[in-house]
Amino acid sequence: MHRTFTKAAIAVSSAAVLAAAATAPAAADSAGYAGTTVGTTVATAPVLYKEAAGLADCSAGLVCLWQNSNYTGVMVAWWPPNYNPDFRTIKCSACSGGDFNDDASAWASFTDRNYCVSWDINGGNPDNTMPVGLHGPFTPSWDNRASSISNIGCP
Ligand SMILES: [Ca+2]
Repeated sequence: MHRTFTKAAIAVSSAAVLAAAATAPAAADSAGYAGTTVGTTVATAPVLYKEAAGLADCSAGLVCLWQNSNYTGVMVAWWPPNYNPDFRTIKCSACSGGDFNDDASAWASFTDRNYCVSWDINGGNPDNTMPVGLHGPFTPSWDNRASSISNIGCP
């Protein structure tokens, strides 16, 4: 697969890492996901999915995406090394189009690795690293564009 690397366009806010574990979000959307070559393990469903979420719902250890730029609305999150190559598979009645594709407006990575979000299904065109320990809104060019997430950083 040809992938084009484009350097970080994510706006990073302060490096505040959440110390306190938040209340566990609601059970995951457990729809099946096909394994792909994105990442180092078989893709899995987002392990956490919550509507009306906040930044505090992204517990230490998680990588999280929110529907709105102020960390509100629907949040989807993964425990490493989980990832998802196709956000169309994340069904979300509160989201535009009925799924989480092209809906993420804020991010946080409180994991031990650089997760990468991409405009395209299965990565690429372009990709953007979410540095460990940071969070922020997506810049205007990245707002409502993310379609996949990998667990091995960007190419
Ligand atoms: Ca959005």
